[in-house]
Amino acid sequence: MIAVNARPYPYELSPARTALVVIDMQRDFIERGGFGDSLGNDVSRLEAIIPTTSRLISLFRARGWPVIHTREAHKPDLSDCPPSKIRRGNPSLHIGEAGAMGRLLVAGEPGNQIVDALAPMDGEIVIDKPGKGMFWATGIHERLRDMGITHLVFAGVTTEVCVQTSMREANDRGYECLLIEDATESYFPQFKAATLDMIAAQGGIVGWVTPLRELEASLP
Ligand code: TIU
Repeated sequence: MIAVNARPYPYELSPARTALVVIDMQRDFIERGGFGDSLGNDVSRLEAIIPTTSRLISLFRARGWPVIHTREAHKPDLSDCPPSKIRRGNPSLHIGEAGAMGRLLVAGEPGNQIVDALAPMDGEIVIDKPGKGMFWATGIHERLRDMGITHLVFAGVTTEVCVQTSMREANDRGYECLLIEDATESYFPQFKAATLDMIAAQGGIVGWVTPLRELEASLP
């Protein structure tokens, strides 16, 4: 086990059993004209974490540890998208409607692709998830179990929506979870700060949080 300085106390990382999960670093959330923009958000904050997230991915790739990418993506016929999700927020453009980067949150569209700087490599798992959480309707729990993964390191966007939901789902399934705080971002700085605090509160009720430099300093 490798001890990583973290809040609320050191995270014990198990090298052979740890995977990195990069949540939804897709153009839909990071670039103008995508889903995040259609909800009225200032999307410019999110691209700032691309360099840190890239370093984090490199750290795992260099050791041959698994890297898993997720995308929030619906089937073109939207059969996996509840009407409540389409209606929610009275957005300027709804899920499935055509925006500047193709149909919003629809698999295969230009906006649904992970940003070039963080593009998955051959052999890495890419999960299209219809919900905010990575476990709902994806089958990933069984795949991780088959791989012997017990520890998940998290990055991606947005901190309090898809990242936190996925981390809570993972926590309930018994994974030991660490969130890299400078490789995740929110449209709302106060929600990011609150999310980091609530994950680590109560002795790590959801898991651990730490900056990338602490992980880098701990790994051989
Ligand atoms: N709106 C928002 O903050 N997030 C999402 O809709 N999805 C993700 O977080 N990926």
